[in-house]
Amino acid sequence: MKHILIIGATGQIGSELTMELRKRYGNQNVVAGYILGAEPKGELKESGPSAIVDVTDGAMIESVVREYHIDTIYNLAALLSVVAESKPKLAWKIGIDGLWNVLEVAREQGCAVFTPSSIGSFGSSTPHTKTPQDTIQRPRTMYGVTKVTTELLSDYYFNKYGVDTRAVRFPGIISNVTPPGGGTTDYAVDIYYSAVKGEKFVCPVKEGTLMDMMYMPDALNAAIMLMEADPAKLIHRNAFNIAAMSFGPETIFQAIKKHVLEFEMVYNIDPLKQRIADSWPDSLDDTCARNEWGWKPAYDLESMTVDMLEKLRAKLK
Ligand code: AKB
Repeated sequence: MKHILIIGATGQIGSELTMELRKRYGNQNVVAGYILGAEPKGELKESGPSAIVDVTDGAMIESVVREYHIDTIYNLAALLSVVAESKPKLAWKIGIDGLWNVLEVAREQGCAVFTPSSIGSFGSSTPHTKTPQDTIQRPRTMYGVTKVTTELLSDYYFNKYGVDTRAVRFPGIISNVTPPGGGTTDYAVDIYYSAVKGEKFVCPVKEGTLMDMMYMPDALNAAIMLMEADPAKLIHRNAFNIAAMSFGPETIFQAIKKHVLEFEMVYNIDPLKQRIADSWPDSLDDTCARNEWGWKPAYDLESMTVDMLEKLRAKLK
């Protein structure tokens, strides 16, 4: 990885991944790709090159890849699970037509490609606890359909054309820089903002709804580690289960309340979010990622909570 393009660089993961990659590979070697209306700001804008890259426009991707001599693309353009249910056609256009454009450019220009999958690629018929790496993937959400297709298409381009495609299945990502938008796991970010602002948190999913979650530094590390991994050791490619912690709302609430004694939470269930959450695994088995490329998370719920509260207090004061 010498010259990197991030498509979707101003989103929740993209904004922090761009900065982390610039730290590791040099500011000038990492291009922040964005769409009109979601321009980079502040440090993201000032610290390195940026370019308009609409994933639905193959010619635009190709021209940026040529201009900056890109050899690695992190393709983060996607609609999250809840919003994809209300805009299924757009979710397909961005997630799959967009991916096709990225893979075609990668094939012609010799780029490696990372396009994340998700715990959303699983469905109700998948084993729910310690979900294996290779198992049933029959999701009923449009987000899930696009994620399974992403995995298949990425593997297809590797097997047929030798394009170096690799990915992880991200759990809910918790971060304090750019808020997520339209996901089922967003509540696990929102709850920290409520705690720091002194507000009562209204939780959209029921007590006992377990889902895998991960702190952003671990998520960034996973993506970069996998792209740097020795290809000879990779038995799998698209996409690896990774895991750090699994909890329900009552557990994250208690973890925060230990540090914010007056914090309160009530439930007001959102039926769509609950339906999606119920169809996702309670916890993933990430043995293959650990064995094939050394995956290991650094944060658990307690250490993440301490860091989130400290960072948000500084940000919101
Ligand atoms: C979502 O909730 O849609 C995402 C995901 C788990 O992929 N955060």
